[in-house]
Amino acid sequence: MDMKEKIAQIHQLVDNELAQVDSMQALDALRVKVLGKKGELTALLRGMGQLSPEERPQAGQLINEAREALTAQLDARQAKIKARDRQKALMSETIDVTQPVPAPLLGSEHPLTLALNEVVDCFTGMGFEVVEGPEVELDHFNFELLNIPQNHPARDAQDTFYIDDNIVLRTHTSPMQARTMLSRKPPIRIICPGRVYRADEVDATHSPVFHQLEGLVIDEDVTMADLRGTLNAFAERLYGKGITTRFRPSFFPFTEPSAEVDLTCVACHGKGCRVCKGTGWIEVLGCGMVNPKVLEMCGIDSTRYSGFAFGIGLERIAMQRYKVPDMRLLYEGDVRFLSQFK
Ligand code: 2U9
Repeated sequence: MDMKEKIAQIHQLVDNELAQVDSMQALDALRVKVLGKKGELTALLRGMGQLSPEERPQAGQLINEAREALTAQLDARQAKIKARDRQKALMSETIDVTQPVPAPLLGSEHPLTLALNEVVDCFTGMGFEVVEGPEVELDHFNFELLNIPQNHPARDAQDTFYIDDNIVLRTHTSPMQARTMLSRKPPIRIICPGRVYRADEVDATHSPVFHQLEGLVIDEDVTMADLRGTLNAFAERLYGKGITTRFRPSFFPFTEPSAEVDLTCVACHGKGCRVCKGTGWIEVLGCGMVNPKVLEMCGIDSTRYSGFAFGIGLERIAMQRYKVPDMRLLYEGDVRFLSQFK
């Protein structure tokens, strides 16, 4: 067989095999099979030694031309396969940005958190600072410094969770005010929000764990008028213009005098309705002038300084504001209830 025929055979082989080639790997294998070191065309080049010196130049030229033609043929195919693979990859990686996706599940703030944030905003807006502290407290801070002596009914085992003789779960956030008075000098203007514990039975208006926000102001010449003005401003800020306060005499060991505070009924604006049981007023918080005994025990000179304090039950605010009829709803974590507060 002469060189031309041998080359024609290789061309034929490449044409046939190329018809089957469908991947880069198959194409590379064919390239090696024909043009590689041990390939068909390379074998022809090696066989040239057997030709006569006259035949060699022409054979060499034929082989080189064939190599060029085959390389071009394989390269063209390679470019086609590459383009096809790239197109495939692009298609499979395409993101359809117009495709509708399920809405992500968003949480909502708990009504107690909403109420807390509103009340905190009212007071920080008036220059109060938020102070937080431990829920597990020494008897000394929870009772003693607040003028609640050993045999006071508020200490009764029925009301207080005792950890041991000296340690309790705080029954109010007042120990934080006592701690602040002991560690700072007046003027003091703080609010202490937080969780508190009392051994109450669970019902629609009671829970052994609830939330309070207490306030304390200590300075020279602080009077009951300052207390009233502060709470009136709070009432207007939280419930709107025309809402004011009514003070009724009360008693707390840590304040003297003490008062329970009613706000104008938000439902009827004081006319009298079912919500306020016809009185036009709703009970919201307790307050008073800090008992001089408490000031002294907390290291404040009661001849120079005076102060007022108040306590707000956050559950009551949240229940009034969001018309929640039963306190238990606030603690059960039922998503059907909670998702209404968006
Ligand atoms: C110090 C001195 C005085 C905090 C006060 C009240 C009145 C009060 C209740 C409101 C609703 C508790 O959660 S509630 O049931 N609190 O009526 N709290 S005066 O007086 C203080 C606190 C700390 C050192």
